[in-house]
Amino acid sequence: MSTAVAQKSGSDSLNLPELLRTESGERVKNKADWQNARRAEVVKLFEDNVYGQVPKELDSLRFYTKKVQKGVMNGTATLKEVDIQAYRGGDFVTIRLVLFIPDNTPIAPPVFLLINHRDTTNMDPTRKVKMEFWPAEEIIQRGYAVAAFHVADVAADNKNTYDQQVLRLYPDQKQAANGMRAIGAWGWGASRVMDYLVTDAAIDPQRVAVVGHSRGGKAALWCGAQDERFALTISNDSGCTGAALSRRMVGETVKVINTNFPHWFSQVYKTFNDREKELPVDQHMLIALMAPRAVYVASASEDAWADPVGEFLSVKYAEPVFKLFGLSPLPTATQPTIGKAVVSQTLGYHLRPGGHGLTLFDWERYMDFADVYFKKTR
Ligand code: GTR
Repeated sequence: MSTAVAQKSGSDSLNLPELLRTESGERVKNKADWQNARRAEVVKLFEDNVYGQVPKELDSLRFYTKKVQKGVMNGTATLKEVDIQAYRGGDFVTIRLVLFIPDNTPIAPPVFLLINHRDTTNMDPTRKVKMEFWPAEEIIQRGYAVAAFHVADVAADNKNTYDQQVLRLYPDQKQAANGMRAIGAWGWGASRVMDYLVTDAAIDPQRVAVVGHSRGGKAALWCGAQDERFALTISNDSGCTGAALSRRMVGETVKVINTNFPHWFSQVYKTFNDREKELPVDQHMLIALMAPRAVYVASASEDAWADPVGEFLSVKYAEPVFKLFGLSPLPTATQPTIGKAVVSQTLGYHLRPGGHGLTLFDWERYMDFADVYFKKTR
């Protein structure tokens, strides 16, 4: 589908903001320039113009392991259910984490953490309900731990009630034009899960992947961009204000997303409705923030609303930052054929056949990539 389109919308014709130039006009020549000067600027541009701030202050964080059940999944795994409670100003929220850890791995295993915005049955700890959206058995079988939390624990996906959970702890955010909203809150939740994971000796916190589909993919990218503890960020069909370049205005646009989902992004972002060209960022800059860590972007061939070409190009236009770290680009200049994963050490992309969704095909490609990137021995 895409070769001609991809070439036509090169970064020049899209007039993308320059990744390798600081706001004061200095060229970013090496990884030190990126890490010491440009990286923080780009995070702040996304905070101030798109996703809103990420409040850090907490009075305390407490972990309650509610359940440890050995010998689940036919004796191959241990189930842990952990309540992660974040306290501020005498109030708190609880993130309910479901975590399966494979038994008998030679070393503490890597983890795939899903930001789940769909039905909670997607992450059924009893495994009576099994879905491709979170194929826990398949992931365990390949020697990975698998975790999930539901976004409603931090912010409901609802324009009237999104502020009833974590935003209660940060009332100032609601007043601020660049305050956190639902997508930011979901990313905040994944970071609190990471706060727990670093305390659990049964898994390897150096090898945690954050995964999200669609709106969850937008949150995963924003989370992975700022929270450098995540070694791998996976965006599945994240589309507008996820992996897709906003300036292409193909499929969902900034105005459409802000109109349909006013609770997802900051108030400032709404001022860019129909003004994509004036955004001081575009989404390739979000992908670039993962460097030198890994990022995998996936699209689906019939998911035109998410602009698969724009999702692919974001990875391509992020490559100059990976190159500063001596990391190779994707070994293709044009969008790969349907069904073929294309990967480098730290970048991955595939265009799955079919429509919008997170399927076993997608997960298998993520695990294939992680097998190499995480140097997994089983
Ligand atoms: C759509 C929305 C997309 C994407 C998707 C989803 O309605 O337009 O931005 O987030 O929902 O989450 O499945």
